[in-house]
Amino acid sequence: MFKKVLVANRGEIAVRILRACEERGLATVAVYSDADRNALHVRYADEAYNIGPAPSRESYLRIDKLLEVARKAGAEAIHPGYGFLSENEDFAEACEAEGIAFIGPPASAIRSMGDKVEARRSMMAAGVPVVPGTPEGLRDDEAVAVATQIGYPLLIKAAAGGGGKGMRTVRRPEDLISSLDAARREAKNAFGDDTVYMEKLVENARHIEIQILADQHGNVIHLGERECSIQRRHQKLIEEAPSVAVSDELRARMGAIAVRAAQSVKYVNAGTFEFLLDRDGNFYFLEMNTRLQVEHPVTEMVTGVDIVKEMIAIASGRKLRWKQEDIRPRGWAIECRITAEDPFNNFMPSGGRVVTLSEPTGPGVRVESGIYEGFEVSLYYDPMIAKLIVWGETRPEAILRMRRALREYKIGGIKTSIPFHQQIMDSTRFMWGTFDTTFLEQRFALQATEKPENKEIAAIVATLLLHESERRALTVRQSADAGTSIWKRASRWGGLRV
Ligand code: MV4
Repeated sequence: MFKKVLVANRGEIAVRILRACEERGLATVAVYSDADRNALHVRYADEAYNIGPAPSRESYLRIDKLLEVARKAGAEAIHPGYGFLSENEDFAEACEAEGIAFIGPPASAIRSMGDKVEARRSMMAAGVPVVPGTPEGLRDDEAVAVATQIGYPLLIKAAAGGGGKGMRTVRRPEDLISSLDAARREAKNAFGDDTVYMEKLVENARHIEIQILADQHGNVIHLGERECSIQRRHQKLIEEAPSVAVSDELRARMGAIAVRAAQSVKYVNAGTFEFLLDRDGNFYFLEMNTRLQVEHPVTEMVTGVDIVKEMIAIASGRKLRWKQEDIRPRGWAIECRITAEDPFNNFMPSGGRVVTLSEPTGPGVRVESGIYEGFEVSLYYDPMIAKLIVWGETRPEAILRMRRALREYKIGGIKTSIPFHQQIMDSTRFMWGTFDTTFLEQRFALQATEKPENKEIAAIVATLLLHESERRALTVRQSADAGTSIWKRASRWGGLRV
């Protein structure tokens, strides 16, 4: 086991990783840009080094500077967190070449999963269901024929893309050529590579992902699914584990496929398989994320596995401490991403000083935060400043707990996404769990001021849901039936309308 770890990241995830190091008895090294001199991760680490000006290109993305600090400080391992260099194969390779352990997958795995066409091909070869589409990069002369074969509507995606960047929907054959040209131009501009491919468009699907852990000795386990359908412009805002749409049987099936897929590409460390789950219960591989994800805590809360501590153990050569049958998810976890944005003004980033801060605590509440009272939120970086995660025995208990924790959370001086999350927690569609990836943008309208009576109704409905789930001694699953009966009972509480 190494003795000193460098965390090549900032904000809440840097603090999260530093905490894991602390618990493992490892010395810690932080790095920071000029804008982050007073950041929480800098205060938390044993040592901290400035790596350049505020723009990421000149600091957090500088491989040379990070390796220089690692050498100088004597760090034997680097954890990249998420974003920045976490999925950069050159960085993983440079660490390997320097004899520094990269706490993540091998560079080869990052490379093959980074190319979405290659990822699709290797997943197909491993028996993973993929969306019907092109097996190779698309040639212009075959586009019309291939599109006809796949059928409309379809999606054009960039091979070098991912996370929704450079995607284009085509609903009619007459739009194919112009969409293809536009997609290529966009891909060339954004990634320097105009390779695109086509997939059948899967509509009204949920985004379900499976977390896996793989050690260096060929052992692979999965930690179940996360439901990530509550997104806005490809940014997740709320995640949960488990998903109301995934039965024990489906979880076992998706998990086994993810494990097999990870083994087939000789994957090591933590990784996530993203799937689309359609309304008929069919699932299709989308992408593999070869990093620690923002939403990893919901999985930690229901499995009891500390994913970050395990990543460090894996990088040091330890064997996984669990067999698949040891992993028994328990209860329900929900995460709300707290961003410094104004939800009432199109999520406009809102920087400035955190004048007052009061964080929720108490049973089943976890806060992963990168801020403190007096901290200056800079506009140079991602607006996510903290994550609020709750655990409950059942989903309704988790929702009621999240409502309570959001009410306790006071951040003064900047605009945050907290009021947005409160309205989602009060929405009946969220409570029933009957949502998909189109919910936020197509079915949810933020109210300028939430009516007190709406909140009251929501509280009553959530409480009834809780009693329902307790009475049945099971987690409330997606069921129109449960929904209707609770509405009937809620109505008796006083003239409520759906
Ligand atoms: C899709 C899709 C429908 N059909 N592929 C968006 C992010 C990237 N990982 C892939 N994405 C999608 N791929 C097919 N064949 C719909 C999406 C998609 C989406 C996926 C997950 C969560 C939110 C989404 C929002 C819009 C589109």
